[in-house]
Amino acid sequence: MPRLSAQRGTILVLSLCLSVPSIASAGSIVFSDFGTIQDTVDAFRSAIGGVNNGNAPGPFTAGRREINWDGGGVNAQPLVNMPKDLFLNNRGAFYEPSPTTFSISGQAAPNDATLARFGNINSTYPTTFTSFSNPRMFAPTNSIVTEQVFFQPGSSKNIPAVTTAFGVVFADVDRARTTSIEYFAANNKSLGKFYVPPANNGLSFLGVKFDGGELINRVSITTGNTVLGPNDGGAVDVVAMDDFIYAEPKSFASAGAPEPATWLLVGSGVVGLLWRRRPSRLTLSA
Ligand SMILES: [Ca+2]
Ligand SMILES: [Ca+2]
Ligand SMILES: [Ca+2]
Repeated sequence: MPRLSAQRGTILVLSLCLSVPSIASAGSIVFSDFGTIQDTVDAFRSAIGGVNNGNAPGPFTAGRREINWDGGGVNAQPLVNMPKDLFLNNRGAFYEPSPTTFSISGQAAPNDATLARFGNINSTYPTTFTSFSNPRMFAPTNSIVTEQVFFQPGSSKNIPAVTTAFGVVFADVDRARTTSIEYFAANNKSLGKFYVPPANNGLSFLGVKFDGGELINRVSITTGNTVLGPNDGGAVDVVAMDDFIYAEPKSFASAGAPEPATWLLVGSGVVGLLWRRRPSRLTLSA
């Protein structure tokens, strides 16, 4: 279990007790850590459903999904402009907003270590960023905002879904109250915005589990204050991400929630877009 430690900075709190989130939210349990984060990540995994459902088609009533970005083999090249539906069918994750481009870093191929940890973008990044699950990582490449929208994993019809918990491992968070995750219900109401603790050249983790009936349809992640490109340091805080961990996404019906009429209008457009794209490259493994 996580421990309070001045050196390691582990924080596991009920948000009702401490003001970690910037927006108070009833029923939120915050898992926050920096430095050696393994125990807090494992505690979050356990709290949201100990079973990793992997690529198995849903619906499931319990368990979780994870994306570690590590598929592709030992000679994987950086995946520039990752398809936003790459993990839609097998993990229920779709990435937005539409003008944003996302990239998965490469493996450190023999004689070319610069391919790892976004060294293809800046040769100092393999030193700046540390991976949690080796070797690959994830980042937006023309923005500091990543949004993940939830769908029922394994659904050929891209059924809109909700979850109750979501967390991310971050690399090289330097500035306090800058890198964050904001959680949204299907009606776009914010369920709370939570900041990630800094760990220069190290790892940070933030995960929030809602247990007051809140249902998350979308998360908006802000990474640092600068798009990947320049050297990290001074006023420039570039941040990359590794593992995404979230409770099993369930359809509105499975979650016992009515599907908001306003979301249906938006969702129909999204689903139409997704149908046209027919996701087919869902090969990266957990
Ligand atoms: Ca990884
Ligand atoms: Ca740094
Ligand atoms: Ca940084």
